Amino acid sequence: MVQKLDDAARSALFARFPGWTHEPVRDAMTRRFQFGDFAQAFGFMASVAIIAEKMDHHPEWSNVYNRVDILLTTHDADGLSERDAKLAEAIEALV
Ligand code: H2B
Repeated sequence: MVQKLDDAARSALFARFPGWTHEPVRDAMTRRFQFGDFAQAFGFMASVAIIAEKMDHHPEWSNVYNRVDILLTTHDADGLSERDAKLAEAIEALV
């Protein structure tokens, strides 16, 4: 079992990454990314996939043409954990 983020860590997380929204039902963080076209969107997904696999922490996501919707949560914690914060940080560094 992985530890959920405490209130202070959550506040810090969403203050640091204002593009992300808290999704209360899943206790997840979500963000929509828009690109110029499909090739850019899919290139971004390929980069995220490599990072996620290295981290052994994987996004829930969907793609429609130039749009990528990402949801991060930790199944092993049943909510947000430090792993989501780390993956969000790596994703933000790509865009
Ligand atoms: N990804 C996400 N988003 N949450 C998890 O709890 C998780 C994961 N667990 N990727 C990992 C893999 C776990 O299933 C493996 C066994 O380490």
